[in-house]
Amino acid sequence: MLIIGIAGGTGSGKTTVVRQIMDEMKNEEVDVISQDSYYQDTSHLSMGERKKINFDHPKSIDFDLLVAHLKELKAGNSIEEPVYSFQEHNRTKETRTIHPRKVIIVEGILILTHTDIREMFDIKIFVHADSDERMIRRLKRDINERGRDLNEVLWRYQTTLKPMHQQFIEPTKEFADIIIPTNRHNTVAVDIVQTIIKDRLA
Ligand code: UZR
Ligand code: MG
Repeated sequence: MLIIGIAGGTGSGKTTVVRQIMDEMKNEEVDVISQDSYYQDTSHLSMGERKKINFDHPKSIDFDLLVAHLKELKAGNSIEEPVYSFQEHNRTKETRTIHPRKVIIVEGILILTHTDIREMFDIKIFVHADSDERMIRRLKRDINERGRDLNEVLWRYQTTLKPMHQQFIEPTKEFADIIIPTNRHNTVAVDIVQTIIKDRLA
């Protein structure tokens, strides 16, 4: 099994890169695990307390569970990925069964910050877009898809997203095998990744 880690700041285009990589593969060959599914269980907290959580800090992620799940998959066993609710800021009671695949992609802003997980990745990718570009994308997404307003998003960007990006996310670029630029449409980088995957699977 090949495990590919895809990191990069919010709005960098991770989801798009994942989709482009998967486009060339058969459904039964590949699955994606999202870091969002592994936010810590917040059942013991009130809604007010949950809203104050810094979701851009590595400690908000249950890396122990993610490591355990990746080990299970590597051993050939299926896992139950938690299903996260952005409305509740918590795991739901549902899970999604993930079966071992030829390729497992793990994507998320903080996934290269954790040593044990880094060591489990066969290929480490960092998706790069300039911070103004990322902020524009984040703004559009949070307003259009997550019901936030302009001031709220900008406030979060300044007080949390930007400092956490500088402190935790950007430094992990150093661990990447491949950096994919996404300021503009680019197909060459993903073609290279697909070639590497085919080569490793052969
Ligand atoms: P991407 N996030 C939420 O907005 N709500 C939650 O309950 C949990 C996470 C956000 C998180 C982070 N920060 O910036 C983003 N906040 O999801 C990461 N606030 O997702 O890589 O797709 O941008
Ligand atoms: Mg995403």
